Amino acid sequence: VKLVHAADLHIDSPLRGLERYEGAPVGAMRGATRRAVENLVAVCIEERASLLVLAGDLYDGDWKDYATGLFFAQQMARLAAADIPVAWIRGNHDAASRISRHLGLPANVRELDTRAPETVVYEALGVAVHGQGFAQRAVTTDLAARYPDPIRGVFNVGLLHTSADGKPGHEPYAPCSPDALADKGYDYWALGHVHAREVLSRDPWICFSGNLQGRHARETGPKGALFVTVREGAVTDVALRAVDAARWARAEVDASAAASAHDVVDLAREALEGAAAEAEGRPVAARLLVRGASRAHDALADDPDRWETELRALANETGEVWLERVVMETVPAMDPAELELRDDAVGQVARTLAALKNDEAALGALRERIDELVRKLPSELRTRETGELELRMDDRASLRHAVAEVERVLLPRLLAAARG
Ligand SMILES: [Mn+2]
Repeated sequence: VKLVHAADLHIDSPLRGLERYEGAPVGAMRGATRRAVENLVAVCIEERASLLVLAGDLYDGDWKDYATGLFFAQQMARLAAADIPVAWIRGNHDAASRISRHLGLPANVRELDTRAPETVVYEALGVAVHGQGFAQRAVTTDLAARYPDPIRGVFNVGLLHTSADGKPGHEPYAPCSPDALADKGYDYWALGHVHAREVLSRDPWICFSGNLQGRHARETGPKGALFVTVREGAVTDVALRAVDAARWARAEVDASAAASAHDVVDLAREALEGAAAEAEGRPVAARLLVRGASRAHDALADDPDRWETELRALANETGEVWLERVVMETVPAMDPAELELRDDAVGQVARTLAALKNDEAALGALRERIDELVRKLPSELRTRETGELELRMDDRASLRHAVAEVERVLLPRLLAAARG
């Protein structure tokens, strides 16, 4: 049996935060949520999937018109022609109360009830799917608690839209504990709602497939569906098949090796080519971060518009790469030995920090000051196991390391302020 688990399709949701500029692949990014669904259907057919389960948020909200529903019905009809059944539940975005328009779906598609848990048994496959959809947007009760006991002799799948035990950035809907899910006795939990793919447990399998298509700069990397292979009632493999039609990426450039702004552009070329290669032919919306203490800092800071545009022009050359944003966070390059020769406040701080690292008495005094501070820290900062502080400053080596960090962070900023 090959079970396919997907969630959070958010069909027709716009991709957010894409700035238009000359040469940007606007067309390729539009409609990415639909292309991802088409890709999912194609992979299900190619790999002869036995059953597709969709764990909520198929739609991003109420349909603007019937086109969204018609699109989904068409895709489900392709699966019907390949004899692939589909079971789905509603999530907070497509809760029964939020979707005002309705369209019949092909007979291979089964929506599970929103008023009570429902079970669909696929006898030929030896699979039972248990689930309950969202009747309204804010479901704050533990839906899974009322799911039925597993059916003996078949492979039991729990289909659930949930925040589990709480995930940052996600509304705390249908909360439940992974332990309670495990105790239910099902063989696989197909979860939706949390957009980052995550395996909560392998015995039994409890997985968030993540959303099908990244929609903004924080949803980076491959997105798709989990293909679950079941042999003789046991899961033998869970694998991601990326079906996203466009990719979001973070590309970092360490400008510390750059002697000029042109060098930064060259380094960015490598970073963007890397992001394009990882996306395997998909258009890429990349956030480019330029960082580090660099001799190129002054040139970049003198004419940020020019260099941002140079980087966008570079992106246009690098296949279908779109710079969602360019973040310039370089600081001036510095030579600590040279800074110590300065006769201003920056020089004084540089000399003090340099001396501190080699002055045992001064390090000892610093440690006493830190101990005083540590005693005032709230007990929550102590680890549960040992009662010790996670932040350790009680030996000379870690103190020297901390001073070096202060040099690295503080001196470039003082220098930039001094240049003013
Ligand atoms: Mn959701």
